[in-house]
Amino acid sequence: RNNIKHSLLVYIAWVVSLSSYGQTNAQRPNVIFIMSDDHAEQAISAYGHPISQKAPTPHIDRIANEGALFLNNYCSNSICGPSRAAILTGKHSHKNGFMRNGNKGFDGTQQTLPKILQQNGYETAIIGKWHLISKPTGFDHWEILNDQGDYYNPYFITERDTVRRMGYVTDLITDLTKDWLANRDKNKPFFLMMHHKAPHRNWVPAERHYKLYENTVFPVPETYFDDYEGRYAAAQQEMNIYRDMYEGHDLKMVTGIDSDTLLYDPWPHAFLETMTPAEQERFFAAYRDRNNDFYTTMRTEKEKALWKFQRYMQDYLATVKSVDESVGEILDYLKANGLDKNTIVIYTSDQGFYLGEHGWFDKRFMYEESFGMPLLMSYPKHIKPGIKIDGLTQNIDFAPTLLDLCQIATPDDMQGRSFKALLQNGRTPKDWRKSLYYHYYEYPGFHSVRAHYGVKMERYKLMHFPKENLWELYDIKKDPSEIENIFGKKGTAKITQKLQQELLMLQDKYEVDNEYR
Ligand code: SGN
Ligand code: CA
Repeated sequence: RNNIKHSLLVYIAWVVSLSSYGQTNAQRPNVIFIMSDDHAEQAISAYGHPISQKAPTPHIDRIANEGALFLNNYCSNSICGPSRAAILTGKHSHKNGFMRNGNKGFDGTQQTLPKILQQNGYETAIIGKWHLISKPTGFDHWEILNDQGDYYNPYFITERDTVRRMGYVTDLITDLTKDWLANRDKNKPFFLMMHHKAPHRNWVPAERHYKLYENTVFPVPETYFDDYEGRYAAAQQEMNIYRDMYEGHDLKMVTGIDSDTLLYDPWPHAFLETMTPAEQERFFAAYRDRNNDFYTTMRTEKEKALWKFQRYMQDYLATVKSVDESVGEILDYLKANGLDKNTIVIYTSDQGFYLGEHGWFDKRFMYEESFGMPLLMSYPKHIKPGIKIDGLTQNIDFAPTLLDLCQIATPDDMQGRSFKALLQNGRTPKDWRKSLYYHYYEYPGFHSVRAHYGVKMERYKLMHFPKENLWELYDIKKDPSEIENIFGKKGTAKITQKLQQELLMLQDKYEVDNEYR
């Protein structure tokens, strides 16, 4: 009798566990987190910027049409590794330890979003750019690009080996992602990060897109010939399109008519030499007419600067085209496999980027273009299609939000906040945050942007360059391009004081050491 009773209990326990396990798993959403590298909001047509209207991204826009478009999402530190670390940990740079790109690897022993999801029954994977030096932790499967990753025939690293895959990086990452989706453990919900290299420097398009925007004329930003008056740090940078771009490496310019030799390219191993000889030939052939045109038409310095802007935009947006196609393929895959209803889809970039504003490429500054971070998110069960979200959100919020949506408790030491409440109808609850904290540390470093930190509120932004002890204050509403530094100007004392107080409050709240204030 005891035996029968025992088997009966075991059976009941089994049925109960099965049903509750099965049920939670059925209810728990999958998450696909798509992140590209250096993709500016100005180059996503859902955001409506004039540049993107010349080079639309219909597939990425689908995510906003079916879900939410975030109008005020920002990063915490506008540079690759640090933004990725903030996303993984839900913490600012000074807390997760990855403050700048560099030799010191991410501390993978700390708590991260994929680890928590994994511990709660999720199957986790990352495919594509990682750039955190140490090996990924918390992933059941990972296949990452070597360092920055090459556009053509890149090396991928796995737990077991390093393999060179022949093809175009964006397409390879998409195929690897679809393979993983097809072969994953289908009894578990999944968390999948697909991280593209594109549209990172040096903007090499897929062959099918070399000539895509050859004849497109992109609108030149009003601040293209900025004189940086009143902005010391903005004047010091080395990220000017017409002064600092390498004509060979970045702009694919050659030495003369019909030449197949690039102008200055300090890193041929990371560009031309990654292509097969046949690929190199097709590359030069595709650019030949435009490169010849540069030499057959007389141009003033100013006209040359404008020519360079067009070349930069043509290439940058052609690499974006492949990313858009990739997103389309993944969305189609989800639909074809019945995964679209119960999957949270996120599209973002590690930070924003300059598309000629202030004459620049690259990022790093707390000015809107690079501080801003595109964010589009769909989840049919939860997000009303087509909503726009105004509230101030930040990359440190991604982890708490996803945990919240996956019905998993968020650890107290995460510094971000779940924005689930903003997703219902797009309205910002009264008690939502009123300010954001930012801190960029990488100086000295590439592009020579001085270290700075600051606070952004709805209308105003205050920035401090501690080493130079310089302050900048902007009224974003009146001066969206941030060309007039009003710090110390008449009538700004009160607002300055308010922002300085808010900054102190944030530094206390986020426990920023004196060393970094
Ligand atoms: C490379 C780029 C820089 C860029 C950094 C950081 N040069 O060094 O222009 O600022 O990466 O970018 S490159 O021409 O060799 O690519 S990040 O996205 O990794 O932060
Ligand atoms: Ca980046």
